[in-house]
Amino acid sequence: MKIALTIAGSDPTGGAGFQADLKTFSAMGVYGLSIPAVLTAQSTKGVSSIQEIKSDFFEAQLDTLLQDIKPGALKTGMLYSLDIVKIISEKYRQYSLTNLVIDPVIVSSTGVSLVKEGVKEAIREQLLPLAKVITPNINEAAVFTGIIINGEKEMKEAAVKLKDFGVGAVIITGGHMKEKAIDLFFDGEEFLTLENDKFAGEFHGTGCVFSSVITACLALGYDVKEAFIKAKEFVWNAMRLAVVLGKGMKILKL
Ligand code: PXL
Repeated sequence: MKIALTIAGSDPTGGAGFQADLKTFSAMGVYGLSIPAVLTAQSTKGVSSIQEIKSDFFEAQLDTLLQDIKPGALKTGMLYSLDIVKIISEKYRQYSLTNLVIDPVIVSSTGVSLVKEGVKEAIREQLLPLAKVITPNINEAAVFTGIIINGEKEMKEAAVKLKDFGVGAVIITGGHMKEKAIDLFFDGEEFLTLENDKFAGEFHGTGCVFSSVITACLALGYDVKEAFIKAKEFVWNAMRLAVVLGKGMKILKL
């Protein structure tokens, strides 16, 4: 049995956060472990409140789990605070973990900030050098690189800059672009772009599901490029089948 761990925020709708990650792992045939890094109060209409998890308890969750079970891959999602980022970087080394996927969650689809002051910089300095792959959307890639992405050319420039922060590979998702949904992979040598038509409407959790497929694929032994191709297809299907659960955004169907 292959095992993957998600360290992410809680989203009670299950559309995003560790709940979406677990469902994705399961759909990929991978056993899912989960550690909440922060809690949110939210509906399909958005995040209304955020509750931090005490850092010593967060650390206890990691130590207790990792002394017992070693996941084949892990991902981080919404981390929110500086202590959480620091503890993950320490534990990653302490437990000789591999296959770290970073989904650098910064702002929700409805525009609520999902990080405290200084956390973006901490992710860049402490986590990116450990990562096998980072999976920002175009807005997150812009935050880390200062490059405003309107098309493939800027996407490539941003990918090169992100690679220089020490990650193994970069995958920028372009679901927020105006015309086509173009996703770009770059491993320092090769670029690969995958493109599809955009779906109409607002979707919640696409980034979480995308990075979870990548994580599950790494746990299964795929390389990052194969994982990218799988993830693009998986998310496309889950968006095609998306459901309206409440009064807000659509939720992917896994
Ligand atoms: O989709 C980004 C995201 C990730 N994780 C959690 C979230 C959100 C967006 O709202 O709430 C917990």
